[in-house]
Amino acid sequence: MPPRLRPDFGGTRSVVKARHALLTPESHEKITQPGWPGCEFVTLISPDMGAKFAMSLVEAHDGLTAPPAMAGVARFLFCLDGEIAMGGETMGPESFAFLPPDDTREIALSRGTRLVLFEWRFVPRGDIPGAVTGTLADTAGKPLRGDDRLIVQKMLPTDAAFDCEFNVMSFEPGASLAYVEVHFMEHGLLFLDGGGIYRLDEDWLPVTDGDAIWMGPHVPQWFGALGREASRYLIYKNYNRSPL
Ligand code: UGY
Ligand code: MN
Repeated sequence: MPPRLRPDFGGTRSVVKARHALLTPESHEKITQPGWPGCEFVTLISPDMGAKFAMSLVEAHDGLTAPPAMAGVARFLFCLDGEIAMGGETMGPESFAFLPPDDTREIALSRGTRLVLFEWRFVPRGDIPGAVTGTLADTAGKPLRGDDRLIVQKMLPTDAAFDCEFNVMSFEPGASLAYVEVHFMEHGLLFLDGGGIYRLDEDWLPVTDGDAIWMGPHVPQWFGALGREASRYLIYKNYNRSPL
């Protein structure tokens, strides 16, 4: 589909393929979910497309208490706007929470809150980790493979009890991944700022803030940042587990 066509003339930048997808704002489908009154969900990635996790944008038009996750399902929340109150803590923009499966704490969203919600069937290894909360501003950043124009902030402990990583990657304009990665782990990604070119398999896609990407297992992937501002993306990866 030529991307220059207007959405009302059948145009979109969204691309959904067997093992990867780019989901862009003009193709968002807002739905409601039982148990989440006054909330709109845009589920960008789901097991129906071949992923082993779901990633949704959630917008609370009214204050509400979110229902617990299904049994055995872990959650990661990243607040984009507004406030999330949980276990006596109040989380503002760019705060995050990992909630292990069967966590019983109440999650209260105030009116106008927007968040990214990841859910997946947790794969335990030893003891199930406890909940983790934090803010991105307080999360240490490290250059990726010595490139100080590409900083990775790991929001969760690297401890093998976690079956996942949630990172924010920041690229100076002109910085890029050093090579085309191919790995069995999947990714769910949301662009927070900036943009550039994402290579997904044989597709070279212009991307910008608000865009989401699914990278299935073994999809060749590379990103180069363009423009004058730093680019940042939030990225999930299943991790610390055998491929078998
Ligand atoms: O952690 C990662 O695999 C990351 N470097 N991948 C990516 O940014 N596409
Ligand atoms: Mn990767």
